[in-house]
Amino acid sequence: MLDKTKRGWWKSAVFYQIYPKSFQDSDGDGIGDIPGIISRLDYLEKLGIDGIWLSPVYASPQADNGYDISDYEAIWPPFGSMADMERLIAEAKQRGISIIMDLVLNHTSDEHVWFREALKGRDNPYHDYYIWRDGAPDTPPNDMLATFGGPAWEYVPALGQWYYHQFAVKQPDLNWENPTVRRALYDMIRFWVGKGVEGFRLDVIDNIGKEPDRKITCRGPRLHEYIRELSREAFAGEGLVTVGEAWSADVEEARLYSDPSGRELSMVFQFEHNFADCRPGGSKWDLAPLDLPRLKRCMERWQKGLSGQGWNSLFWDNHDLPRIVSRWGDEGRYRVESAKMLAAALHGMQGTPYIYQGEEIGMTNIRLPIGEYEDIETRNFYRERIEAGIPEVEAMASVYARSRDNARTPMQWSGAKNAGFTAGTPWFTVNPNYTGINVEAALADPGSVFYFYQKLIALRKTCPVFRDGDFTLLDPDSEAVFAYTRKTAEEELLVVCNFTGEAVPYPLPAGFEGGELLIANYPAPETGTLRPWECFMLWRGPRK
Ligand code: TEU
Repeated sequence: MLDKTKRGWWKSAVFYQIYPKSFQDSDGDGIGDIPGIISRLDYLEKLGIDGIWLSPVYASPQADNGYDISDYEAIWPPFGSMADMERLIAEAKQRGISIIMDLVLNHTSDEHVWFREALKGRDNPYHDYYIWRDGAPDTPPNDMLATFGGPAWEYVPALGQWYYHQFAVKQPDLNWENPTVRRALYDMIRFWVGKGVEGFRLDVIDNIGKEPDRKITCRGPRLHEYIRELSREAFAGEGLVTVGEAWSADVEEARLYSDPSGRELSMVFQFEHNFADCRPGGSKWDLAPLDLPRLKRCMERWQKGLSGQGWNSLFWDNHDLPRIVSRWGDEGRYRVESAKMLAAALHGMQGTPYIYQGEEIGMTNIRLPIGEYEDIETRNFYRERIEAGIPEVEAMASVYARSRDNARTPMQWSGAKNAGFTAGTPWFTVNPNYTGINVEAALADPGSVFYFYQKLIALRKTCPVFRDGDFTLLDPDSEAVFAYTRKTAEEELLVVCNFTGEAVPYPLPAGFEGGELLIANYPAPETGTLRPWECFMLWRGPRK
């Protein structure tokens, strides 16, 4: 168990993300819930994780699955009660698992009492909690667009004003320029710290300094001033782990967010690597084959750029991204090998790894008729592309590859009905491949993806090189192999990953002959060749 009283304990930690709606239902209403999570803590302890990033469980009308909060200090009833939440925090802590809550500070639901009051009139004390501009009903203040489609401004006839929403219409943005808003948010955070929560993941934190009049959304001029105040006023002195989600961060910006002096956040959660299979200049929906050299260069830039100067998160999957084995691996014949290879490629690097529920058993994407997608972003994207005259097959190819719903199908626990997720009717389709891919089967098979993740987590705890080692990318231009070394004064680690389903010639880099095989996805490496999706880690150092 990690000693969490130690400064920077999260640098040695591995986190696991739970999307509560799809994790485990306990009462048969078809929706995952907090008692369901509690019932699976032993499983997570067996995996070896140190903390859970819990996607939002707050009261919410669920226009964006809980990222639209109507009461920050209440639990959405289908998820359970505040007593359930307190029990989860306590039971997790007993197993050495910290609860990291998701904090959505950029916006609330339009059903939050603050917004309801704000709508009552320009003089209402809550009116200035949100971002309003005067204007005529048919002329938005400017042409800014919302992330989930359509304009970022919504007109309220009774006020003769427009409000700003970066995401859905039902997610009005908070006005961070108003110090009363900031104080209200800090009080709310202290409420959760008082309940024993050990950290926070800060949703779209790069958006809070926006200046809509200058069309600035991310990286506004006051962004870091706000984060420093937040850190001082709400996080200080508690040894909390704080994770800033920042789609807009580059390496330089990330150094500010995760400055080792601790004046902002513990680490940054950024997405640059996630564009290695998108058309340059396009959005995530604009598909391109994976450009492995581009991915490797990106990783190298981050590994070198933050070493000693900040801290990064390591992830392939989350609730907004497709399943990595379907994306950059092989969800068919080599599902197990490629899932392990992708895990090794990521977990060998510096940073704090995040495992998204189901990744540890190699869960895959899903394909549904468009009418069955639940995600607001997917539905709006599809409608807009069809309206723009994009052919149906092309729009659907993007949906299949990139819809956030790929990650949101219920967790596959067993081969029983509904994958053991619920005794009722699941809120969202269960991937039919659950009969083969499920936790019960994985636990019964020593060669499963689960045990590979378990071992990677354990290695991070035993060899300091995983946390501290300097990163060197090998053979940057290879389109098949991602290989790198990590080095400290005492240890050396070599990570070799074949990103293709073909055999590839591969001479071992000098100095690693006779190194100790830490982990591999084939029984033992062969000389001179990598088999399809093969990976291994070789290590040299003082005996443990
Ligand atoms: O995501 C931030 C965000 O920008 C995403 O909407 C992203 O652009 C999109 O998912 C890419 O497909 C966070 C949460 O993780 C997401 O689930 C929320 O919907 C969003 O914020 C709004 O709170």
